[in-house]
Amino acid sequence: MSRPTLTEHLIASDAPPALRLLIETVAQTCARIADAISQGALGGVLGDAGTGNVQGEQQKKLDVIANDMMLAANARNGTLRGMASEEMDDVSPLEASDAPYLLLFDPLDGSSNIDVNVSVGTIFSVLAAPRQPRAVTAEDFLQPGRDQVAAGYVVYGPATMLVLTCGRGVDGFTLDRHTGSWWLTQPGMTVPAQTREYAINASNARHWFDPVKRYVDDLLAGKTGPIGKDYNMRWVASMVADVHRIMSRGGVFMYPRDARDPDKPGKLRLMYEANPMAMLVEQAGGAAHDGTTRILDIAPTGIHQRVAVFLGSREEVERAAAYGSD
Ligand code: P6P
Repeated sequence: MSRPTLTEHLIASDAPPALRLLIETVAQTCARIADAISQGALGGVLGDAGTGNVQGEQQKKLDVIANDMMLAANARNGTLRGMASEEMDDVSPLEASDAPYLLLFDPLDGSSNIDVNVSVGTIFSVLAAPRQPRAVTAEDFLQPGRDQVAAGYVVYGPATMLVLTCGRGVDGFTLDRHTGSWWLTQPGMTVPAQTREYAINASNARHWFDPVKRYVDDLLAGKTGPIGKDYNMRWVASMVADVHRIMSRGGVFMYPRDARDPDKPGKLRLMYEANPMAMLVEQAGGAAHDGTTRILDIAPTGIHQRVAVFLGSREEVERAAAYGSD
């Protein structure tokens, strides 16, 4: 059976030409990021960059390299009015004052895993630029996740995969590292409604608020508890890797807010982590909320705002929600 390439798949879809070009540009940039990552120590790209980002995090060399590659490749394709990145304090407006889209991304999510050779990824979100032909400001990026035009991630794992939605389902593509082509390998991805697998950083248990504590205790109780089935646990500490597992076989991913900083709504960022992942999961039949609100309905107040995340298999996410919010 001949598989379509990403290009052929996008042409066959009803995606507008500018969106097709944007997605192709992001995909080809991620193929180059995959190549840089695969060099490991041989490429001199491991370790800290010696700089920090707006999140207060130590940047890895590859954080900066991936960010620069995404900016350079996407600044010239004529589809974007501006870009925003986890690695940049402010948005980056572009000259093209009538280009149709805005691109937001986490160029290298999970980069703390880079130096120990564990899967990392790139997450991206596409929003519509203002209708009026004018330069954009940060305000133009503050759109709820339900307004995303497209969303996706590339997971740099044993295989390099692109998982993409343009609002009509989710498709998985695998990179042929020899030719640089992306091939449709998982058309119509769906998240099973039920699961026996959950993902949470259990080392934070003593900081969780009561609803999460009671829910996880019931997961741990397995067959002997109120849920009545045994569960398995996974935590890669790379959201793209954990979410890709859920997109592939189901599960629930949780990063709740906790008592370490009650004013901090969560660790993960809404605009370029939670929103694109929530769009993908919902398009695949799953669910995503922050403990009380559907993630895609959250009205953003800042480019780097954080949010609690519960996402994955719909019945399990709904079960978690039923325990109440903290
Ligand atoms: P922790 C990576 O830094 C990240 O933003 C996500 O990719 C990941 O799910 C989470 O943080 C891991 O957080 O506290 O377990 O290291």
